[in-house]
Amino acid sequence: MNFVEEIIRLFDRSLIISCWKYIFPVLVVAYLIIFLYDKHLYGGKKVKEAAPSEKLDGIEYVGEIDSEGFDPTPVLEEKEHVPFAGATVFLDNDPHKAAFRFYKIVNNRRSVRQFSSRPVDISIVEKCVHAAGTSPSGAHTEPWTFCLVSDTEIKAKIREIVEAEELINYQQRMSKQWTTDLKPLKTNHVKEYLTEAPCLILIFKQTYGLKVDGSKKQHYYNEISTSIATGILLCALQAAGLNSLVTTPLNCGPALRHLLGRPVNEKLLVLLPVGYAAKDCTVPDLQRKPVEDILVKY
Ligand code: IYR
Repeated sequence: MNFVEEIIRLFDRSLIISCWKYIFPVLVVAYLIIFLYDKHLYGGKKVKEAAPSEKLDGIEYVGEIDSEGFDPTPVLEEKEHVPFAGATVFLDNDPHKAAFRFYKIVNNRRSVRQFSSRPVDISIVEKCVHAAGTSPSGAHTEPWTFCLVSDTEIKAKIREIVEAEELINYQQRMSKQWTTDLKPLKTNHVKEYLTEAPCLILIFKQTYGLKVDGSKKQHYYNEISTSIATGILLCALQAAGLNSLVTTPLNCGPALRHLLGRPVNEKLLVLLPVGYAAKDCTVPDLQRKPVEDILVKY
C-alpha cells in the first residue's frame, strides 16, 4: 500500500470532504477579514518589513555582517577635542534668577487637550525642534526623528488610526484600574485634538542607524536619548508660548510609521499635538509635589 492510500485509510475520506464544507467558508471569511483590516490600516499598500540584512532605504551592504545586521569589525571615528566655552547664564547674569525664571516657565506648562484653530507659525516649531536636537544622546548618535504634520488630510488619517486602536485599548487592552485612574483626566478613545491642533509632532526613536555602506550602526540608549530630546522640546514649545500634549498611542506605532513612510529602524515614541489652547479649555486641578518630596540631598 502506498503512502497516499495509507493516509486516506487513516482519515475517513468522506469525513474530510464533509468537514471541508465548513472549513472552506471559514477560511474565506477569515482571509476577507484580514484583507479588509489590512486595507483599513495601510490603505491596501503592503509594506514589507525588511530583514536585518536586506536592502533598506535603497542602500545595500556588501561587507561582512552579523546575524543582527551589524558589522562585527569595530570602526573608530576619531573626534577632535576643543576648549569648552562654559555654561551661559542669562537674565542679569544672575543664576538664581535664571533658574527661577526657568522654573516659572515650565511650572506653567499643562497638558492641553482642547486646541483652538489659531494657526501656528511653523518656523517657531522648527526652532523648538532645533533646540530638541541639542539633547545629549548615547555616544552622540542622535537617534531621533521628529515628524511635523500640519497637513489636514494626514492629521485626519492619523486620528482615524489612533481612534480605532484607542477604542480597543480602552475596551480591552487597558486594565480596569488603568481606565479608572484616567477618569479624573476625562480621556477616552475620541481624540479631537488630533485634528483640531494645527500641528502634530510624531517623535520616532531610531533603534539603530545606517552607515553609508548600508551596515547598521548601534544607537545606544536610543529610547532614553529620544525621551530627553522630547523633554527639551516640551520646554522649548512652552517657552515659545505654545501648548502641547504628550500622547503615547498604544499599538499605533507601525500603522503611523507606514502612513508617514518612515523606515523600519524607527519606532514611534510619542505623539505631540501642538498649538494654542482653546478659549474654553479646562485642565484638571492637579498639584505638583514640593521639591522637598522629590529631592534627596547628601
Ligand atoms: N493613551 C490613552 C490613555 C492614556 C494613558 C495615560 I498613562 C495618560 O496619562 C493619558 C491617557 C489616551 O491618550 O487616551
